[in-house]
Amino acid sequence: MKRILLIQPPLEDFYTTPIRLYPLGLLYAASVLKVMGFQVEILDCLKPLRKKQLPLPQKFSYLKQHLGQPLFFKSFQRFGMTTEQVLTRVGENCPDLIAINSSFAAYFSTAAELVRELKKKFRVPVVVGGNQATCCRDEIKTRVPEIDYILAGPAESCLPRFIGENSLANARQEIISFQPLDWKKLRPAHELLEPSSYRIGKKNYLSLQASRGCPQNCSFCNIHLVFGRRMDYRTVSSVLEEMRWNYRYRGVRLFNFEDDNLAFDRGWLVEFLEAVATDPELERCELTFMNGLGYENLDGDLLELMKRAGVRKLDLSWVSGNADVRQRYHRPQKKDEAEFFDLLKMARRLGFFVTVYLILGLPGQSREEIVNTSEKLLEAGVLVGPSVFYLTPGSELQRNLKLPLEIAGDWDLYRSTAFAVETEELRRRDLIELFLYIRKRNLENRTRVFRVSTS
Ligand code: B12
Ligand code: SF4
Repeated sequence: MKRILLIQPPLEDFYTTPIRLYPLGLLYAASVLKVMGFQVEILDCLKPLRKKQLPLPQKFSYLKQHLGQPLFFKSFQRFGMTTEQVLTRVGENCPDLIAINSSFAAYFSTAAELVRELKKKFRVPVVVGGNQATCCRDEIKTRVPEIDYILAGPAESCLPRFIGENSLANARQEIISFQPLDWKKLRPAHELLEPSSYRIGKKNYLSLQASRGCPQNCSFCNIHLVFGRRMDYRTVSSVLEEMRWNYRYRGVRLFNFEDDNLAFDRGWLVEFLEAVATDPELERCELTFMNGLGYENLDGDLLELMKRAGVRKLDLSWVSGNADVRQRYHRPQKKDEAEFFDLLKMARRLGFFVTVYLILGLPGQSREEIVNTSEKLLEAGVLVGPSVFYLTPGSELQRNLKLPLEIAGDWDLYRSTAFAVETEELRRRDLIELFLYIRKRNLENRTRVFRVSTS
C-alpha cells in the first residue's frame, strides 16, 4: 500500500459559498497519512468551482415557483467536476486507496453516487470519513454497501487504527505505532494544494483551526460527536508558526479560523491576538472567523486588540432575539440583549463590518420576533445573516423533533435551501418570505453599513 488519493467531492445545491470551501479536514487526514509514510494527493473536485445548471429534483419542486425571483436562488446547480472528470483524474492518479470526505448529510447522495461510479471502474478500496460519516456511520453502511470502510471520528484517531487493523502499511514504512496522533502537533498538509486556487478577492487565503471541541450544548449542533465537549487549544506559538510558514512560502494573506468556539477561553484569545498584532511578518495579514465567534467573552478591549491584529469583519451568531428561545436551545446566556447591543455599538464604532446570524424556523420562533430582531440589528448598523433552520444528524433536536419520515429520513433535505422543517408558527411560505425580507432589508442597509465600517 503506497498511494492514497483524498477526495473532496462535488456538491449540488441552489448556491454555495466559494470563499469557504477549503478542504481542511482532508488536509489533516493527509497529514496523518504522510506521517505514516504514505504518498498522498488531494483531488479537490470543487476546484475550479465550475457551475452547471441541473434540472430541479422532483423533491424540491415546491420551490419552482420561487426560483429566479429577485433575491431568491436562480436554479439547482452542480458545483465542481462532473463524475466523468473525477473518474479521469482518479485513473491518472492510480491510487491504492481512495479516501473521500463526507461532511454533509445534504450532499451525501452526490458523494454516494461518486463512490458507486468509482467502484464500477476501479478495483480500489474506498474509505469515507468526516462529520456525516461519523454521525451516520451505520446508516451509511446500509444505504451504500459499495463503500468499503466508513471511518468515524477525527482522522488523527480513526486513520492510524484503520491502517493498523487492515495491515495496509508496507514493510518499508517504519511505523512504530498505530496509536492516535495528537492533532495539536500536526500541521494540516496545506502544501498539497495550489495556493492560487484558494483566493478571497486578491488575497490567497487558507482555513485553519486553533482549537477543537465545545463545552456548550446547543440543541441544534452535532459538533461534539466529532470533536467532543472539551475545549482543546493549540499553543499560540504553533498557530503562529503555521501562519508564518504559509505567509512566507504560499503568499497567504488571509487566515480564516474555522474553530467552533475559539473565544471560549478569553485568555488564550488575548495571547493569540497580541502575538499576531506584534509579529512583524504577519503585520499586513487579515484574520477572519467565518464560522462565527462566541460573543459572550468579547468586550471593548478585546475588540480593539482584534482590530490591531487585522480583524475587519465580525461574524456573530445570536440565533434568536428572544431570550426564551435562546434558553430553550441551550445557547450561552452570559450577555443579555442590552449588553449584546452595546458590544455591537462598540464594534461599529471601531469600524468592524459586522454580520449577526439568526436562525429562521426553530420551533417556538415567531415571525414577529424574527422581523423585530432583524430591524433592531439593522438599526444598529449590522447585517443580518438569515440561516434557515436545517437538521444536523445526531443533534439533540434532530433526535427529538417529531417529524414525518419523508423529512427525517431524507438527508437531501438536511440543508437550509430545502426549507424543509415547518413549525406550528412558521410554515414554508413564511420561512421563504422571511428569508427574502431579510435579504432585501440587508441590501437596503448595505451601503450605510459599509460606509460607517470603513470610515
Ligand atoms: C467550513 C464549513 C463549511 C463550508 C464548506 C467546507 C468544505 N470544505 O466543504 C461552507 C461554508 C461552504 C459550508 C456550508 C454548509 N455547511 Co458547513 N461547515 C463548515 C464547518 C464550520 C467547518 C468545517 C471544517 O473545516 N472543520 C474542521 C475540520 C478539521 O474538521 P472536519 O472537516 O470534521 O474533519 C475532521 C474529521 O471529520 C475527519 N475527517 C474529515 N474528512 C475526512 C475524510 C476521511 C477519509 C477520514 C478518514 C476522516 C476525515 O478528520 C478531520 C480532522 O480531525 C463545519 C463545522 C465543523 N466544525 O466541522 C460545518 C458543517 C460541516 N457544515 C454543515 C452544514 C449542514 C452545512 C450546510 C449544508 C448548511 C446549510 N446552509 O444548508 C451548508 C451548505 C451551503 C452550501 N450550499 O454550500 C454541518 C454538517 C452536518 C451534517 N453531517 O450534515 C457542519 C458539521 C456544521 C453543523 N454542525 O451544522 N460549511
Ligand atoms: S453551536 Fe457552537 S457554541 Fe453551540 S454547541 Fe455547537 S459549536 Fe458549541
